[in-house]
Amino acid sequence: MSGALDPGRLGDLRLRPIGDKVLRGERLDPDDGLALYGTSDLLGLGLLAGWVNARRNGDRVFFSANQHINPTNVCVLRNTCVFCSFARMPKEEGAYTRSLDEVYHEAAQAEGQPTSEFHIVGGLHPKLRLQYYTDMIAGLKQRHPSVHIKALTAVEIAHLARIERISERDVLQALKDAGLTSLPGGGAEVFSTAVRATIAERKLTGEEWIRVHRTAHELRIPTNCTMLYGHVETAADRIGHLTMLRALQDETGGFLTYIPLAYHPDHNQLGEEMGRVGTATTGYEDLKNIAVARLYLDNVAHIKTHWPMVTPFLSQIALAFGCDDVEGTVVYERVYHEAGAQTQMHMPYGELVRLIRGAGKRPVERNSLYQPVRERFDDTSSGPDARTRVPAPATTAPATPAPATPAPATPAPVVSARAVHAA
Ligand code: V47
Repeated sequence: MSGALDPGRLGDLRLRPIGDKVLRGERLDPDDGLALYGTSDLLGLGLLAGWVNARRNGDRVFFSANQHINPTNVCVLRNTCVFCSFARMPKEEGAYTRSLDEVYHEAAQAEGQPTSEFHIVGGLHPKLRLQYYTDMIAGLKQRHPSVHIKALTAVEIAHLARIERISERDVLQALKDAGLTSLPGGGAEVFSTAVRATIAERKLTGEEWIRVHRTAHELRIPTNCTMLYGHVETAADRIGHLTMLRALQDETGGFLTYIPLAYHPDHNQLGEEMGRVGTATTGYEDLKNIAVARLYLDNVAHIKTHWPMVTPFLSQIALAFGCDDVEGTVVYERVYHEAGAQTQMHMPYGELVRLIRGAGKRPVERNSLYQPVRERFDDTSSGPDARTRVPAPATTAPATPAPATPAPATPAPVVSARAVHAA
């Protein structure tokens, strides 16, 4: 459990009254949020966030055995979402759209693996209809009944509603009926109108993103939430964004976890305009975004670090800065690697366990709904075949058999990096 916290010992005087509020369990206001972003006392900030996290989660750190699948990179917003390196116009070099059989082929890598979640996001394809996605989800559930399906961002939901001329609620209901478990948190970027006008001019607005998630929550579809940071946004924009997420969570309680996404500038127009190559954020900023989120989002249960974006090394340190949730095994990631992420595509299950233990924390394998799947792991080996099962809660899907071999290294075919953004 959390030890004693003495705000009087914090180096930055502005953090002390915030520390007192944290101790009393009081909600932080936007000025407090700005002070948190403004401090250079990163360790003091981390101390506060780590204390809050320990009070909530003890020393438990969640991770999932998941597999990312990106069915298409064709996107009608390709020329206006200037931060994105993944999207292509339909006839552009590198554009791809998978048939359902190709999606099932890629998903078949889950066989014999502990995979408990498919994470499915793609582009806004002008011709792929709702039925493509409902068939995909139903087909995946038929082939992998125990795997949860976290699929389609709010932006994709709104796009499907538009091309089908039906409501977002009807799209969500159809996806749920097909077997959808939850929605990922992408597409949020930064809600500020000015920021969106600069980086994602034609994407749905912040209010519309919130509306889609509210509807999902009303339909009992839990969702994740994100913020893309490290480009043109200000600290006030970030706090405005977090305030909107917190308000929806007060209303519905439907968010499972919050993931700060670190902007990657390679092969996209924004990165070129900003003159940035490699990573746009710093480790300092990455840790700050984790810690501020833990302190400000007092009603969101989990804060997740996305190791493909910030590196496994930084993700491990984030566990001391308020973070209790680590992105999973992933298997094959395209969105950030197209934008210059240098990390591996896949994190073996045992590596995740070791990473969490190496930070002095207790790993807990979870499913998409944050129900614990496994909490005990053999001490001599952390491979999936060495896991000790714990009884799953009644609502948890049955666990897949433990494999004897590691995940196949061969990723799905296609996808070449776009050399330079042509827009
Ligand atoms: O919305 C796009 C981001 C998101 C870049 O819910 C970029 O568990 C950095 O939805 N640099 C999509 N980021 C990914 C997503 C997601 C990711 C991880 C976990 C979860 C979850 C959801 O990726 C987009 C955008 O914010 N993105 N381009 C880029 N150049």
